[in-house]
Amino acid sequence: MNEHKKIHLKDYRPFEFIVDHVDLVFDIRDDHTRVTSKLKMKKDPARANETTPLVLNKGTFDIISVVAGDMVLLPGEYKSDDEIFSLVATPDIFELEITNILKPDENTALEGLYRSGSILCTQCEAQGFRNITPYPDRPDVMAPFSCTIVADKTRYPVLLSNGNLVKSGDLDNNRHFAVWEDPFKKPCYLFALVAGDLDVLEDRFTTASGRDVALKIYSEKENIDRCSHAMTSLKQAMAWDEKRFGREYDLDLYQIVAINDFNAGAMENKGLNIFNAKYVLADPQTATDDDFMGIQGVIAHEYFHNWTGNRITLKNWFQLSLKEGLTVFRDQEFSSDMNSRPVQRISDVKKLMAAQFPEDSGPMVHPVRPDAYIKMDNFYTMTVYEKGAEVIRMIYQLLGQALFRTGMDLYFEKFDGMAVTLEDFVGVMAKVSGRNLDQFFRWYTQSGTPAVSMTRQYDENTKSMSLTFTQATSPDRNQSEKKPFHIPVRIALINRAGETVKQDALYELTQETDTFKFENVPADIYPSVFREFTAPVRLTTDFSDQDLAFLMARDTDPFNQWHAAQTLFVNEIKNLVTAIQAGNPMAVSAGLVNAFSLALEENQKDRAFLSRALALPQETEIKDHFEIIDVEAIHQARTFLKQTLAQKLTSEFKTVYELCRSANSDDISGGAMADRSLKNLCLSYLGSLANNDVQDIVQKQFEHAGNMTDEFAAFKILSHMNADVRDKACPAFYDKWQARTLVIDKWFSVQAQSSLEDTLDQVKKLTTHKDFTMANPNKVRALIFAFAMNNPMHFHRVDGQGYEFTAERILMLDKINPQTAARLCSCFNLWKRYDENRQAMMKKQLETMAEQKELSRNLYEIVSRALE
Ligand code: 0A1
Ligand code: ZN
Repeated sequence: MNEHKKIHLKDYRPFEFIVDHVDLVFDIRDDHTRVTSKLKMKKDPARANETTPLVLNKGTFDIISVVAGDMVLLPGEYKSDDEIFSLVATPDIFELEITNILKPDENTALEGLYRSGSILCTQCEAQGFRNITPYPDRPDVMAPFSCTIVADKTRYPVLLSNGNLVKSGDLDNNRHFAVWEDPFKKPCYLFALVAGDLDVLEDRFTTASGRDVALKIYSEKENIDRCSHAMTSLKQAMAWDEKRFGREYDLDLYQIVAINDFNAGAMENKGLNIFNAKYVLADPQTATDDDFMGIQGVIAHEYFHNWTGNRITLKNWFQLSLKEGLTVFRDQEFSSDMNSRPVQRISDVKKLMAAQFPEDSGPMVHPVRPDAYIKMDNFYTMTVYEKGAEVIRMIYQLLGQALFRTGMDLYFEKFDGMAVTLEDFVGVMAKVSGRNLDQFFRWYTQSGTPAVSMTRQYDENTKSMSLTFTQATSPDRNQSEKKPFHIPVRIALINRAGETVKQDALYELTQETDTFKFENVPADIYPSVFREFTAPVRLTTDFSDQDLAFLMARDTDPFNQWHAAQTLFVNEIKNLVTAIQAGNPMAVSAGLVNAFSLALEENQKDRAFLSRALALPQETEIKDHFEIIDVEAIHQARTFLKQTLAQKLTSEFKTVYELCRSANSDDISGGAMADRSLKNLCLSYLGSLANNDVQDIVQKQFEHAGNMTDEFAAFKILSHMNADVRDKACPAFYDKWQARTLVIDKWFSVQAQSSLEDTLDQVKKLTTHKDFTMANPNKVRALIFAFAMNNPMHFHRVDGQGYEFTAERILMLDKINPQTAARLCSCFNLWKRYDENRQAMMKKQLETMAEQKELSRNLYEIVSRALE
């Protein structure tokens, strides 16, 4: 394995030049695209008259010509290799014109200019612009761009870029052109171009100040009637950002394009968002309720970036969470306001615990602001995004809504048009609140999940309850010693009747141990702590299972009710695992069945909440509660718990299933979604029994469902029942949906996650299916990621074949799409947490990968960290 250089935050230096204007011309031909870039540049005034070499980033393409001023440069007069274009010296002010040839059809990495079906498009974040033309590819170089696109009129009737269309027209030979100008200065990672034969859904939005904005969503022609939910979501997001943050849209045009081949969810390019089609296209027949929610959230996220990311951008990539954490916080708040706040909070925290906490316990552990990277692409992580959003949420808690808004206003006022740092952001929050946030800033620089424990002490004499909190964070590769974090904790006190005895208030932990005393309270009182999950910590308490059952039923914070229920489930599963490991018989405690049954009786209340509260944590979430992960025991224990609950409460589940069936099948209102979600939870419990009676119910729902939510829920259950049932359901689902590629992704993923014996063989077979290709990230995610990340029983097969298969696929993918290969490889990250046999087998696969001669830098970074 070749070593690759690390880039360190401490080595940051400003760029020596200023780019006053960028003028790009894309001449699109059948087998290549010719790019001409005219840069107007000057030396940073501080360096005038110095001999400063000009060094631009560059991809592996060939340069055709270089013109400096009006001098054509000969190849010896500039330097150019696969990474860099440079000139030894320049005048103080100059123009540089570089022409190069790109082969978008050969670009399988999906970075820079590439083809997705019949569409040509770009992806530049983080460092893809250098694959288009030589440029200072860094976020702190901001410039106004113009972009001319010339192409065949039949193949590419639609030509799009950032900003406003200023000119277009026909040329000879059935060709045409469009000229776009973006008046806002931007870093090159926000540049975008799209050319293709697309249909458009149009709408308009009038901003608070009366500006009329044209909204356009583009997709392949056959999908244009599936864009209306995305359009509705966009208008909701625009209105919300005005109301909640006083932010209006700033151009006359907002464009979104849906693409089938995309490495991530979507990209916030200025005025021209490019989206994975999965986050645009939906109708009730082909998209689940979760898909609808996902679209609303991602459309909003990209829209919110227009202010947090685009107008104010990053000084360097280490500050990524400045735009991502803040924008995730904003989209979470938006979704909470549009839908159910408690349910949104539960799903956000569940995601954090399921994916970010494990990241902190593996080789990729890094602070929200990383100190170093080899490939920036590898740091679009749960830590930067989700934990980053939690850090913003803590500031929001500490300041309160009004001061936080004042801080945001000042942030926009002070830094508009600039490339800034996390210190700048926290600085304005400190300023408007008059608070010292120095210790708080550790959340950005110190890695790891703090473990916080809470214990109660009651003093009969003074009738006071003391709550003692201790915090500890394990040392890791980033810091060998951890200092205490500044942790906000929201606390209320509740009595046995479920009444609030002490209103909810914010407390702050700043030491290794902090104690808060509550005077004049009765002994039988319950503290409800970390309400709404005030901080991203692993919490342990001295609550017994009985206490937890009480809190599950009576905590006045729905988030904490959910958390209590999940803790109860985890405790129960832990006990079952202990029994399995000791060879003892398994038994589910009566208290748990009782608490569950009581909760199910509350089904007339909030069904969306209830369906979350009564869902067992996934095996992938449960594993995080064990130091050594016993794959089989966890699977067995969870299955046993699910089946026991289903058996003991069969008639209750059936009753609630029937009660929730009334929703109109294409109604996507919150109420209808809530009904479906509780109904399908009941079906999933019943389905675990796999007897003829329930099989019949599931089969009926599968065959007669009026929407994808119900159909998919039933399909998933059938895929686990037995091979006969699965072998009938799979072709039926495929035949019905083969024309819909996004639904076929679901079809792949269900089979990859099946618990049946022969799953790995099925997955291998599916890799040769005519609809599967390693070149499409959605297909790879549907089949290979789903298997490696969400099917622990089969990925961790004792014979090591799950590992072998996955490692082969990673290496295969690395040749096609390094970004996605590196992401997939994180399935090996926690190898040290398994038994010795599995450790050895996983390590062997990592070593085999490490031995490859031509590993991408992306994959190299993941593999080498895992083996360190
Ligand atoms: N900034 C986008 C996500 C994104 C990040 C990286 C990409 O390629 C490496 C693509 C998209 C967002 O947060 O939505
Ligand atoms: Zn983002």
